[in-house]
Amino acid sequence: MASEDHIERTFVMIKPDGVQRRLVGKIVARLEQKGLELRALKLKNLDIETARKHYTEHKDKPFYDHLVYYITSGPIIVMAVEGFNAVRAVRQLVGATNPIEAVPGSLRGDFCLDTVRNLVHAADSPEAASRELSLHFGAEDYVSEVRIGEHND
Ligand code: 3AN
Repeated sequence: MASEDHIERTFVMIKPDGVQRRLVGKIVARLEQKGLELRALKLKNLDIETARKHYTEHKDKPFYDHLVYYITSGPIIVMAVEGFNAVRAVRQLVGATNPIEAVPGSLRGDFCLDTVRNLVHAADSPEAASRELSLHFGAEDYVSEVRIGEHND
């Protein structure tokens, strides 16, 4: 096991195109099949202020306004996903930013064509994951474990 290998939590978003195209189930299934676990999940509309903060690293890019407009144009799903090397594992599942370059088998490689409407966002580092998780979730949104038939009461 390499020194950087560990259990971590990452942030994943299904963008408006994924929700509109009813691909939520397929995308969540892909994450679960990989062995990752959901710790929090919400269906919501993103307000413009949060969208701007979410994409703050792109604020000087020519596509920034369009990106904010698009990501607030319809409901999205936000998720906290946990597992072994979750940040890198999810980025591999999602595929390259440009869906034409995303390999077949990845979500973008299999399900989309457009660089803006590219289905899923996933944090690209542990630092980004931590920033994005705290932007989209509060402590009350998390469950600690997912187990069937075990109760604390
Ligand atoms: P990724 O989502 O693969 O981490 P980033 O962080 O480089 O990619 O870009 C964030 C988002 O900005 C992308 N998901 C995409 O929606 C949009 N984007 C990136 N590059 C371009 C581009 N050249 N033209 C339009 N939109 C872009």
